[in-house]
Amino acid sequence: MFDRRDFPQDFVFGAATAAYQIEGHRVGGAGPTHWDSFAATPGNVAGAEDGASACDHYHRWPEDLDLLRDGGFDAYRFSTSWARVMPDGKSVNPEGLDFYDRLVDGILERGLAPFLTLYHWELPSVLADNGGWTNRDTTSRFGDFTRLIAEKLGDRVARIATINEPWCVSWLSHFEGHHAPGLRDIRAAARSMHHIMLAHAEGVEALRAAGHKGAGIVLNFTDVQCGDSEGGWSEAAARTDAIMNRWFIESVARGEYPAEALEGLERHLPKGWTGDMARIAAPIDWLGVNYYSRALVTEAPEKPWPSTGAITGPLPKTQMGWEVYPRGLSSLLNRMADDYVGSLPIYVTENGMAWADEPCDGKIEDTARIDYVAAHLEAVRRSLSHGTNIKGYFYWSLLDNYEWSFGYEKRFGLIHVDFGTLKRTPKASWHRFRDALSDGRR
Ligand code: GCO
Repeated sequence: MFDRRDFPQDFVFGAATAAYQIEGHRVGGAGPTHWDSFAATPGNVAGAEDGASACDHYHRWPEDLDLLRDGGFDAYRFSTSWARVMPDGKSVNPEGLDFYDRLVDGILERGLAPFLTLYHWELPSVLADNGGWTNRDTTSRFGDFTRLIAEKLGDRVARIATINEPWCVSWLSHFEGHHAPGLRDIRAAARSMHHIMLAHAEGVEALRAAGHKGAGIVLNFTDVQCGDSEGGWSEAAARTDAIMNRWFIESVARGEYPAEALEGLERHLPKGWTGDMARIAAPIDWLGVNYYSRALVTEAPEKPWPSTGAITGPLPKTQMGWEVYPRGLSSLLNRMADDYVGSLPIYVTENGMAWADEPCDGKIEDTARIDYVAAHLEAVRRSLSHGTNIKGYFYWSLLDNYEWSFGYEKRFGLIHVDFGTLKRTPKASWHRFRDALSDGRR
């Protein structure tokens, strides 16, 4: 079991959410996003559900923040919807900006530390119309958005991440087609993989110009393993590791893209891309690591590059079908410190599991989630004793919410949401956190 006292004095415990997944996008003058049209296209999202109403956090945020505070947490990771504050990608919606202003004050009033993510995937539709992340111009527009948020909130928010999960924004959305805009095109994938890192650079530059000292990025990592021979390694695994993990951390930490990914992508990159690499590698103040599971990768020579497949592993799985594999978290955290960022502060910005939770006599006994968290926090402790400078852990997610292409069925929350009545019910895992965090409050 976990306990606050087993972690360093200044270790931060928090929970994470994202704007489109909880707020309810149809209110407050938010503009249309590429997720609305993606969801409205048959076959993309389970039940064609979208974020129009979600958890109605837009109106219920005081209650949600109270639950976070009462759970004993120290911090809240949330995101600002670009389409809410700049509905047409250009002009400002004062109502949207005021919402985040009040939210940040509400976070601070409850003694919580705000961790803000600028882009958690609500690209305004007008920018999508112009090619979205395949168009270099979107990166400059992202710079404008960053300036606006930095000016309005930067004085009260000590840590701001530019982009959430660039691999999902680019490869998953433009090569695999699972997320908006739902493309399956290697050229679009390569361009978006570069432009999303350039947007990060624009964001860091805008934050620096505003005098901000807490600029970071949130990357998602998967423990890539060879599925053809147990404990072995293969070229297919190396290619996947380069595309999923190394592309993003190596551009930020070294100003390079890995050769194993460039072999298939270089010819599709925008002209002059090498000239952007020094900007992408500008120093950051912290790194966010999102971790859920491992991948068992196989060689698939019959397919075009990257000629890979995947097998399903034997370990117990979450509602998403993802294997529970805490060991991958410690090895990835140590890899970040040992190979890339040294003693730079690292936060686990997301880790959590979905389960088909339903109340029974008003209670939700999600013991599988409690075990999942305990095992992953144990992995964090192992990394801390290795010497890795981990400063905090954020559970994904505070609330059951809109799980992108899976709609509302997959429940990641510490707090159950009845999507008919919008009633919030803390699960046993929330109570477990409260016991672990409140007792040791310093
Ligand atoms: C992501 C996002 C979250 C997800 C969570 C579970 O990783 O896809 O950051 O928005 O909801 O990770 O899939």
